Amino acid sequence: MSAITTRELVEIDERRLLRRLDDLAQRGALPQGGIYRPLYSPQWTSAMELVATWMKDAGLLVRRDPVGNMWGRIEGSRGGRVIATGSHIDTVRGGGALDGALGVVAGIEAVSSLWQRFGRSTRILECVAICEEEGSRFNTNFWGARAIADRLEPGEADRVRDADGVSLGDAMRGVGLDPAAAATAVRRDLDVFVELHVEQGPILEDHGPRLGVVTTIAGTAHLEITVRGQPDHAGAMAMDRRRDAFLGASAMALGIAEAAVRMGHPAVATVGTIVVEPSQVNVVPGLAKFTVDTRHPDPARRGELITQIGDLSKKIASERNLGVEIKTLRDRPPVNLSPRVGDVLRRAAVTAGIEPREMTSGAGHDAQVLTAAANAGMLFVPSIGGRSHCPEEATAAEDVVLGTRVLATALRELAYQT
Ligand code: HGY
Ligand code: MN
Ligand code: MN
Repeated sequence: MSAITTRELVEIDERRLLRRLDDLAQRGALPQGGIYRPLYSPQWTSAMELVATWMKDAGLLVRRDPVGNMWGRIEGSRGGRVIATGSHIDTVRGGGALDGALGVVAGIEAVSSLWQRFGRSTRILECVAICEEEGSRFNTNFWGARAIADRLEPGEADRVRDADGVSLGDAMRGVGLDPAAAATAVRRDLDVFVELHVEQGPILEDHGPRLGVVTTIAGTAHLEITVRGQPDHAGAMAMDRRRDAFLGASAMALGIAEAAVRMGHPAVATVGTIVVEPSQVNVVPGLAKFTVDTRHPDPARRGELITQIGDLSKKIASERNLGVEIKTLRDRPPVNLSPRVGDVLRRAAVTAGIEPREMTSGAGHDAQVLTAAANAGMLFVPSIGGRSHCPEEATAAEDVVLGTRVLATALRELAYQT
């Protein structure tokens, strides 16, 4: 059993870490490239079974909670409030092998390595594979973290349905979970939650160093904008007589992007989905419905951007004799992470000889929800080309190893207090 010295970077099993990331990436691999592991799907179940096996192999106490989050636990010698680490196991459609998965696999590796090298921790130490964060299958978004943080909406499991009309509740029953018990997944005993994650943007790669400590996670608003015109014959109706809903939506989408560009980085706005009706080659679209994902780490700027989006959409609608309705699907304010946990992560990074970049995250993360249940912190490693939410998502193996060792070193400080 190694003596615990606070100046060394914790050793891990690097080959095991990298091999497991590859193994997990096979669960939900798509023939055309990329990964899709939707909540409570067979791919999700297969991934969770793999993760549970790794936790058991490490000798951890393994527990699946009432919404399917998978926890691996070392009973600390002194007990008390829990030190936890992890991330989400689900992916976006055509997602990469690291978004969420890195935090899950690295969390297991860090906890396993600490257990192997230093034995029982003094604090209770847990790693977790959070069941869902992306909202890819159900319009749930952070289902697993919200269950932990007691932020589920009453009746959500039976109200929310996927594109095939399957309710979240029925999907839960399909994997042996009882939706009526979802609220009992709440954890009121967490002290710290630390998440290792790929940056999903270009800052660390462009400007260095190889590690980032997240101070603030940007606030995200999801809007749904419905544009109403009138369907007409594509051949017979003159151009100047049309009320083309898709052209109106297109003008709005371009205006929305320009508003974010005018505000300047890190303001962002994305039109990620659009449907038109009746969606037929020879009919002028009478209706167009699109979504906007807009974000900013500063509450005031974010509010300004949302106002601009509404104003410009209404202006374009009136200029084109169209109707427009704007619905807020969700609105998550920016979240500041725990400076105390950030300091622990920074000290661990310095142990590796790196003064980490303090940075905001444009991407949303489980940690932003878990701030309601714990002191949360995040450590970033670079994304090659800044790419993520795509099959090209990648991080250099040495950065994956470095991030995991720094995570383990931070967890040692937190959970092996003498
Ligand atoms: O949308 C996000 O930022 C996260 O990937 N769910
Ligand atoms: Mn993601
Ligand atoms: Mn993620």
